[in-house]
Amino acid sequence: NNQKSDSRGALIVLEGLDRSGKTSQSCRLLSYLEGLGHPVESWRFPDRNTGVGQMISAYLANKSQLDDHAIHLLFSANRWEKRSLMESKLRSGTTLIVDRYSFSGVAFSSAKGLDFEWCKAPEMGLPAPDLVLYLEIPPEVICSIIMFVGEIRKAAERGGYGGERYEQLEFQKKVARSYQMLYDASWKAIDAGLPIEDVEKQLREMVIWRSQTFDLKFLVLGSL
Ligand code: NYM
Repeated sequence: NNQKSDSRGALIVLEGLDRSGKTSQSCRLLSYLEGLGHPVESWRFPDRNTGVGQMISAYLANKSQLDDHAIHLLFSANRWEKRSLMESKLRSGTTLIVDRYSFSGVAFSSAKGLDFEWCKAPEMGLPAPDLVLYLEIPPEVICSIIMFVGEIRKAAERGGYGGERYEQLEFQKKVARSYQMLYDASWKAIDAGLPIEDVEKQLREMVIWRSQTFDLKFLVLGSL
């Protein structure tokens, strides 16, 4: 193996229920890896900046209605429209920290009752992550945290828990069960109920541990 194939970036995905802390942890991980001198970018899905992303955003805000299958395919299309950029970044050595990916697509849509295999199909062929970090927290805990800070949250742009589609306790419980069905060897679960700094420390260790093992592999396409 030559140097070039050894130097591709890692695709690191953060997954978890709504409000499990993915976004703040991906910021922290980004600064950490930047500090170590790694070329790294932080991405998120849905990417609400594209045309497809705007349709998704309107749907999530209850400003539009779509068939469950149609919105599922839009979420997937939103990843496909970023595929070539994602792949070229990885191949040129940039590590990507991605806040939600195909697993959110399958977990949320199958929690609505769509067929699990049907949900997976449009994801096949996207770059496979090197590491999936699952921020694990019971849905009840998230709900009580959100109620506790509810008054502050209300003033925030996105509103409190329940502000967007899917942010309901019973639904989140189903999503958690779907996530469990997706769990495999590339996943690492972190107790997201721990203090932010402890979660951050564990994520750092896992990313560093993982970055010593992915160096010889090219992107594996097609697995989920
Ligand atoms: N979501 C996200 C899906 O239902 N399917 C997907 O493929 C993705 C990427 O969108 N409740 C849901 C999960 C969230 C919502 O995500 C918005 P975020 O991370 O809150 O912007």
